[in-house]
Amino acid sequence: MKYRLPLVLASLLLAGGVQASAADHVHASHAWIRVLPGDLPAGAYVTLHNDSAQPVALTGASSAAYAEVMLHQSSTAGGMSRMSMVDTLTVPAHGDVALAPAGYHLMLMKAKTPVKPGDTVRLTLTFSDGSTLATDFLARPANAIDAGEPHAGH
Ligand SMILES: [Cu+2]
Repeated sequence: MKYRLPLVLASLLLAGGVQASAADHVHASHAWIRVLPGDLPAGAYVTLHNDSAQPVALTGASSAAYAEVMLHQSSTAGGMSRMSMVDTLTVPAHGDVALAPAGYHLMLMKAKTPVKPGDTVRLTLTFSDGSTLATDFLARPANAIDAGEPHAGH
C-alpha cells in the first residue's frame, strides 16, 4: 500500500522546493578574524564541513560591518607572499575545507566602524546555488594564529 502525502503538505513541499540548499548542508566552525591596526584589510578564517553527498562551492561572503568582502588565496613563490582572487572554493562531499592563514581566506576591506579583538562580526557566506549561511566570527588580535581555545566548548 502506498503512502500518500496529504495534498496540502505535498503542495507546500513543491512550492518550497524539496531539494535542500547547499547552505543547509554546511556547518561552520572555528570562525575568526585577524584584526590588523588602522584601516588595513583583515583576514577571516573558518572551517567548513559539508555533510551532504554532493560537493558545494563557496563563492564569497558579505557583511554589514565591511564595505567589501573578497575570497582570496595566499601563496608563496620565490620567497614572496602574494594573494589572488578566487571565484569558488569547493567543500568536498562529506568533507571539510579550512580557510586559514597562508591559504584561503575572506579579505575584509573598509570596516564601517573599527573592529576590536573580542568583537563578534557576522559574515554571510554565499554558495553557488545562491543559498547563504550567516556565521559569527570572533575578532582576534594581529598576532593570533587560530581561533583560540574558547573555554565554553563548541
Ligand atoms: Cu587577501
